[in-house]
Amino acid sequence: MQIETYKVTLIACRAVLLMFFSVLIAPVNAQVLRKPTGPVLLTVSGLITQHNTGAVAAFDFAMLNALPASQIVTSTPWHGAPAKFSGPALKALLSSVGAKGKVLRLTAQDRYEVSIPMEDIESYGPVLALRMDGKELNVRNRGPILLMYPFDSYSHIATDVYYGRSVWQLLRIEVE
Ligand SMILES: Nc1nc2c(c(=O)[nH]1)N[C@H]1C(S)=C(S)[C@@H](COP(=O)(O)O)O[C@H]1N2
Ligand SMILES: [Mo]
Repeated sequence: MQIETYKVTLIACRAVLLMFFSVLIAPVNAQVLRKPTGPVLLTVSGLITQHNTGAVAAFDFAMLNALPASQIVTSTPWHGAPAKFSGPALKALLSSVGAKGKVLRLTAQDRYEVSIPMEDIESYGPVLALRMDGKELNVRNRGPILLMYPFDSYSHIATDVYYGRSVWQLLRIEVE
């Protein structure tokens, strides 16, 4: 009998704790995405839960820069010798907008478009490179945002399919 009471109390305690933490976490999540104050470099739309400009999530440089940073050291078909590409992981950007989908449709400034499967994010950790060897990318050297894959770490992605997913001058991501 006493053991039963103990069990019920334990379950009740857990429920109260869960409720407490849910309340604590919910408003924090909702506040993550502030509004851009500088020029918008990237917009994310589609299956996302966080918006800051109508139905889309718009990012200026400071917002991208504030996301957890990542880096990839690799050679590429365009740069030859290995370089360090740094910026937010695509995964960090997607979690900041609550993205839940199967495919990402990427569009660049030159209207180049390509779809990448969501699995790429876990498999290869692509990075939204804002810098190359510490120097900010600009439109002339394929910036301001260049989606980089770790080509040197996984020889099987050093192919045209993945070079084609390495979008430069990235402008838009649609979560589908
Ligand atoms: N913005 C943009 N990114 C792009 C492309 C493009 O045309 N525009 N081409 C893709 C393809 S198909 C490949 S193979 C690589 C290399 O393109 P490049 O060698 O023609 O520069 O960039 C990819 N990223
Ligand atoms: Mo290509």
